[in-house]
Amino acid sequence: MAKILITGAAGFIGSNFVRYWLEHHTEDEVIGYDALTYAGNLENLDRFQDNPRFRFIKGDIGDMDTASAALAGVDVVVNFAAESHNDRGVLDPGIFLRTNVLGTQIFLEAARRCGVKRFHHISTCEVFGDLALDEDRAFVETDPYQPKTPYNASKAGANHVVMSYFHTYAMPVTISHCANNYGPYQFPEKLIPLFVTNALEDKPLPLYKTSQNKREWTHVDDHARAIEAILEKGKVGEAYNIGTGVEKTVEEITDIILQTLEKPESLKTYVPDRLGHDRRYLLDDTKLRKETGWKPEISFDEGIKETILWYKDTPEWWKRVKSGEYEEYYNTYYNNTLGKN
Ligand code: NAD
Ligand code: TDX
Repeated sequence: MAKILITGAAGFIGSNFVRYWLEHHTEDEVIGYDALTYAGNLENLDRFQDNPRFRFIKGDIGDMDTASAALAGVDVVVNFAAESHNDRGVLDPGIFLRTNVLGTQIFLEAARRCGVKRFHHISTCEVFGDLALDEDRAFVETDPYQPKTPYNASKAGANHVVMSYFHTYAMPVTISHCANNYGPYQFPEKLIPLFVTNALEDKPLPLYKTSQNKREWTHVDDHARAIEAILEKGKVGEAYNIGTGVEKTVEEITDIILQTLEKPESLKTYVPDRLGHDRRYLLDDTKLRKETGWKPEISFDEGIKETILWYKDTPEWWKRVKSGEYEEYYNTYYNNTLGKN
């Protein structure tokens, strides 16, 4: 039996990982740790509150006292907590550096002092920069970091800090880089939940001008399985790419959403481009597959349909999320750019 602490547990990937871990590690005790920023939602954890093996602690990863208290007796940390949205990083880069770099360092330090047996840090494909749309290669773990946005840069900085704890203190760390995740409970500022929920409300879908930009799509449960594989079979001091090879342009994703929901093409609206809009990410995950035997299990066609229908069937969740502070954000980013391009 192990005690695992999951930061960012009230967010999209973190809350899905909590579910995965409770279901597949039935002896383990799971602690969810989250500062509950705009993106953290306790409703994402409601379904575990009656589980005696789960406990939630509200805390900032950058708060040494709360972190140290939460980490007492913890064996494994999986660090999802982060500012995660590129558009917000353009508006307010400072919080990205504070949470993603300094917060990660403080939590690492607290974990080191508590003697955790593994600290797994969740990183992203975006640390490697971007690829040309027609480039015939994928990122490998040894590629240089070439971040282009404040979010990318903060995630690259965090990776350097995590690896420095391995080299300096022999701390047992691992890192994984994944590209775009999809699945239930994703905050509706990201492409898929934003476009699905807008379409359900017959609102415009704001495609950035370079809508032929591509992303590599991974179901959030395949991501959870990959992290589990790295915890069980990965080598400390190593980074692992997690990929699927499934690339779709923003246009293609939009078309799938409109077709699945039987909504008209006329909802597509082209808006000015995101500043620092990365063109394409693609990860070579040969190392992970060879060393752990992991491979994705969810087909994109099935996973995306199920995801779109989850949002359709769960309006109470996203309608609450899309109110309050969100409306202010949405107005800033989208409403004032729609139709001006
Ligand atoms: P999210 O924005 O949905 O969730 C982030 C969570 O972190 C929220 O619950 C938030 O409250 C919490 N948080 C933020 N600042 C905190 C702080 N200072 N202390 C404690 N908690 C804090 O993000 P997500 O999409 O679930 O991403 C999770 C992780 O995965 C991030 O590290 C992100 O960089 C990485 N990642 C995401 C994707 C993706 O497609 N979403 C892909 C690759 C990597
Ligand atoms: O309104 C939009 N219009 C649009 O055209 C939004 C929100 C997005 N897009 C485009 C921009 C990108 O080409 O869709 C694509 C995906 O955008 P996001 O959902 O914002 O994700 P991205 O910037 O690719 O980053 C995601 O994947 C890597 C996650 O948010 C990161 O946390 C992760 O590291």
